[in-house]
Amino acid sequence: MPMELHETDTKPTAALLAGVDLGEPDTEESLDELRELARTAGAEVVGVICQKRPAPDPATCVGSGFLREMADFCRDNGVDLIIFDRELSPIQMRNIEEATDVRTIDRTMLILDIFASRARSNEGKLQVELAQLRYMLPRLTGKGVAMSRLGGGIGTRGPGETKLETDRRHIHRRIDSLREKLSEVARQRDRQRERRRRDGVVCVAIVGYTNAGKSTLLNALTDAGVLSEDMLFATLDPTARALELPSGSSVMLVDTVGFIRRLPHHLIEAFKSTLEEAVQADIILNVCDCSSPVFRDHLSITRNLLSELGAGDKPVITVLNKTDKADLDEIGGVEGVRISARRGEGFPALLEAVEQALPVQKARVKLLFPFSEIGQSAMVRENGTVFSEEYNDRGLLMDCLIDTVTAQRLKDYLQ
Ligand SMILES: Nc1nc2c(ncn2[C@@H]2O[C@H](COP(=O)(O)OP(=O)(O)OP(=O)(O)O)[C@@H](O)[C@H]2O)c(=O)[nH]1
Ligand SMILES: [Mg+2]
Repeated sequence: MPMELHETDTKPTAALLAGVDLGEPDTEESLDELRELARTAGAEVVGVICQKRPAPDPATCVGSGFLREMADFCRDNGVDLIIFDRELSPIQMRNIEEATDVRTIDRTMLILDIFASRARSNEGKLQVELAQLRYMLPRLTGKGVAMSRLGGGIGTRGPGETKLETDRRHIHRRIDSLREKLSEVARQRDRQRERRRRDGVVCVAIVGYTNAGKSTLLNALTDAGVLSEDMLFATLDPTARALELPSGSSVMLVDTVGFIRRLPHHLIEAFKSTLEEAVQADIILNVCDCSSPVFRDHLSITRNLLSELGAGDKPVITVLNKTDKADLDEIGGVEGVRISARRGEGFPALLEAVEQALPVQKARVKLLFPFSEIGQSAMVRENGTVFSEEYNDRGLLMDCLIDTVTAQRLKDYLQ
């Protein structure tokens, strides 16, 4: 599906990608991803350049000679947009724009822009706007330099009607109000999760690198009908569907927003309530595209983000997806369930792994203990949670949550 471009855009934005190699091991991989991100945002990449340096230049990020070469390249190739693969300070951004006469954005702005164009739900839009404002705020100078850059095109899309204003106080007020609205959404999600927990519903979250095939997996297992696309960040909003396991027990399967390296921390913070779905799950499926030469990195980036979010101690099942196009020798030594979500292969083993990881199964039941056997109710108090208990003319009636083993022992009292 083509991305929505701005009305003024008649041809795709021609973008030059610029990297600075400070000797990090993933410079090249990160630039490849930037290319995919640019494509997702609707740009056509006309060049990729990278400068090796010990440190970014504080004023211009790259060196001045390199900057002149960039300016020449832009002029000769009709470049409309420069996208840097690292976060730029407002001064760097302005200096680069002045030297090249081309609009310049950074990786964070690009990701925020994709999120803005992807956000569908009210919550998604609030989260993106909060992340954008948080990113903008320290970039506001007295003259509102960062804001004056808003002229349409990639990197400038906003989630709603709200036009960003130069007034800091206004932005602070807006941030406060967004936070307030989001914490109400978070409270609703908490209540929903609490209800599920009380009803003994086990939640399984599908997490992983963007484009790994998470939504395809959810669709294949549950007919959820979630959009799945060969683009980054197709999914922003979590979708939950019930899934029945071979043993007959049901779990709630939740699709979540994808991860990426150097995920802007403003996004992580703003998407807390969405990411909470993964953090609060009972079991996590870490899905990766094992046909990617760097899928091991994807798995570990996801693992690290999960522990940063406080979900490091959850049972995790590693799922190697897209085996239909992977080099099976290459993935030989990696532990994990092998599937092809697209072809529907490997599901029995995956469901078996989920069964194995299930926490003690619980069920909400009503039990009636006749007066002569009220002593048995102690077992419920010891092993379960009692929601209510009352005496009627037949005995003691309890509404409670107990594990299935205890329930089996007390089955004679089940109502
Ligand atoms: N060959 C192959 N392609 C697959 C498989 N599973 C998913 N895909 C493709 O991979 C692309 C991404 O799939 P999605 O399900 O949208 O991935 P996602 O992880 O939900 O991505 P985001 O929501 O963007 O983070 C789509 O083009 C899918 O058709 C698979 O098993 N084999
Ligand atoms: Mg998805």
